[in-house]
Amino acid sequence: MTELDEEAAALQRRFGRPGAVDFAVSPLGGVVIHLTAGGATATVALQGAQVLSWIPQAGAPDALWCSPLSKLGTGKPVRGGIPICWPWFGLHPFVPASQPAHGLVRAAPWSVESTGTGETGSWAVFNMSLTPQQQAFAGMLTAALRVTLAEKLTLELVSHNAGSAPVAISEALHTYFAIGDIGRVRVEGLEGRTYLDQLTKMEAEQRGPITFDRETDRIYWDTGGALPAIKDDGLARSIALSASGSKSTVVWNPWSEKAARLGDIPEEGYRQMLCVETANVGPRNAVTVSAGKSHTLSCSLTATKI
Ligand code: TA6
Repeated sequence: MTELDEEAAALQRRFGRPGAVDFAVSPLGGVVIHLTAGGATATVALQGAQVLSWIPQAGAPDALWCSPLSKLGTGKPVRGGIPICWPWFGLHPFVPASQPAHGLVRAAPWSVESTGTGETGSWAVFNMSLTPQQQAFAGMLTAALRVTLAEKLTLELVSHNAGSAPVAISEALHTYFAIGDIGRVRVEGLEGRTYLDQLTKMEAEQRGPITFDRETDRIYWDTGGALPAIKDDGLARSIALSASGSKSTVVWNPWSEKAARLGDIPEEGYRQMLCVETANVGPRNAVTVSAGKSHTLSCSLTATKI
C-alpha cells in the first residue's frame, strides 16, 4: 500500500459511511471523498477541499469541468471543479506581489472534521487553519467548508474570526461548470446588474442574458438575491445557482489566448467551460468579520434538463 492508500484507508475507518461517504486515492494523485446520494455523486479532494466532480443524476454528464492537464499534489490548484478562493479574491489587497492570487487555501491540505448521510443527503465538513505566519497578515481566521450532496449540491464556507479585531475578507466559490459549447450558452438572472469588466476596468450595466464571443471576466456587484442560471443549449441543461451570504457574482471565460497562456487548459478546452462564481469581492463587496464572529458564504447548485 502506498502512503496515499494508507491515508485513505485510515480516513475510511474513521469517517467512512460505505456507499455514501467513501475515501479513495484519485487518479489525479491525492485522497478524495466520494459522496453518493440517490443517483447523484460528487468527488471532493482533501487538497483545497476542492469539489472536482458532480454528477447530478445517474447517467448525467459531469456538471463540473476539470482540466485533464491538472494533478493533485503539485503545489498548484487543480484547474476546475470548485476552488475555494479565501481569505482574498484575486490579488492580495495590500501585498499583491508577495502573496498568491485567490488566497491561501485552494491548494493547501484541509482536514476532515466530520461526515454523515441521511435524509438531507451525504455530507462532509472540512477545516482549515492559517499558519501563524499567515495569521500575521491575514488575521486570526479559520475556515470550514461543508459539502452536502442531495438533489442539489450545496457548499457552505464558514469564516471564523478567532482574533480580537475585525478582519475584512473577500472570497469565492470559483466554480468551473461543464458546458456543451461556449457559443451555445447564456447566463440569465443578472440582467440590470452593474458589473466591473476586469479587462477594461470599466463598469457597465448588464443588458439581457450574458452571452460569450471573447474573453469575458466580469465582477457583478451587489447580486444578493439574484438567481443566476446557466442555460446550456449544447447539453440541453440548465444549472441554477442559489446563494446566500454573497454580494458578488463573477463570470469568467478565458477564451483561446488567455487559455493558452494559462497552460493548464487543453487546446479548445475553453469552449467546454464557464465559471460563474458565488463570491464576495472587495473592496466594494468585501465582508468584515467581527472579533469572535463568523460569516457563511453558501451556494446550492441545481441541474435540470431543458
Ligand atoms: O475568477 C476570474 C479570475 O479572477 C480571472 O481573472 C482569472 O485569473 C481566473 O480567476 C483564474 O485565476 P487562476 O489564479 O486560477 O488562474
